[in-house]
Amino acid sequence: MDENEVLAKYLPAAGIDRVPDDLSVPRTQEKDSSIKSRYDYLKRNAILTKLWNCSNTDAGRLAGLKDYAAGPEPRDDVIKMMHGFIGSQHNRLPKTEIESALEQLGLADDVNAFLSNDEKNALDRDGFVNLGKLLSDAQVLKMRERYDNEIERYGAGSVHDVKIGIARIEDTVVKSMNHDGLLDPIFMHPRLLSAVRHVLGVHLKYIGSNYHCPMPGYGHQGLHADYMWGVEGAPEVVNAVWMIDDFTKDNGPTRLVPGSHRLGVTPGMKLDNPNDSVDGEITITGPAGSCMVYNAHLWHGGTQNCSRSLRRAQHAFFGRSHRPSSTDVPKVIDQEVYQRLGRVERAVLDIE
Ligand SMILES: O=C(O)CCC(=O)C(=O)O
Repeated sequence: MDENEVLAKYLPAAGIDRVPDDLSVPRTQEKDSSIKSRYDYLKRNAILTKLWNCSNTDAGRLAGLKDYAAGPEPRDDVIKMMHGFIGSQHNRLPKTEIESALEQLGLADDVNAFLSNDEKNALDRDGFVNLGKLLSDAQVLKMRERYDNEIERYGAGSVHDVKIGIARIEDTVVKSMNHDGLLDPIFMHPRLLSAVRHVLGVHLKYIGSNYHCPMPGYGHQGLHADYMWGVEGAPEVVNAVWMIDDFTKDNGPTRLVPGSHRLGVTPGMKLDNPNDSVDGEITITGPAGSCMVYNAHLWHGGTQNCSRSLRRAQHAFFGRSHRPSSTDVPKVIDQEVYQRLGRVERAVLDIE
């Protein structure tokens, strides 16, 4: 199949009619981008950031939230959201399940066979590490075919509600498209889990997986962090970008700002326009099959795909066991996938 036929399969899912002629024109339209809603969003995030960082324990944060609720003009959405995170424990399995799963994977200890000291230092200092090529060419080829078929099958039904020009599929690793385990390394690769374990400790869980494919002429995103508010101190989330195609300088590599995970604020709170480039930002390139893991408070974003081909990527998102998850795994998991998974994988997914 030639490249144009492959691109044609993606148009409905990306919500566009054709690939634009001029690939370098920025196209960043989001459906709900009114000034009022952006202002409100930022104001809410600033309050949430302050509440979260008022203490480094949940008990302290709950006390801060109580004071806020009793103060002038408390916002219900802020109280509800923060309470959702710190008001109760959200792990489905007892924490001993993930402890024993990591033990079986050789990841009980932060010092393990899967990550070097340099890689750990990079995660701590820069907020990311490129683990290099972890998937074989054969695996990558099969994955591309799987994603392309799934995109064609769901077409416009899978259009993500805010991102024009980016074809997406949510929850890939727990859907029927992973019936045979082809996508298991996306959330179970020991080098990836070792990096997640280094940042979050043993009590981690999978909280989401998205296939993310910017079309030629699209894909630029504002700098953002993958968390609703700024977090000082202990991180809450880790994400990974699996390169299913080569990431090159011109096909929309991920950009990021090394060290920004330590700022304790989201980019929207600091930058006049998160779409602009900022001093010190870099882009991450690498051969297909590579995995870049980052502390998901790091400022980052997709860039414009200026090539004539797809830039396929798969994200794998992790959080702390006791926090809410971005996806309801028991609800969305395919039964065949569920039956196939063993206790270790289920522990990572935090399901019975
Ligand atoms: O795939 C990428 O390059 C980054 C995408 C991203 O940051 C996002 O979708 O939130």
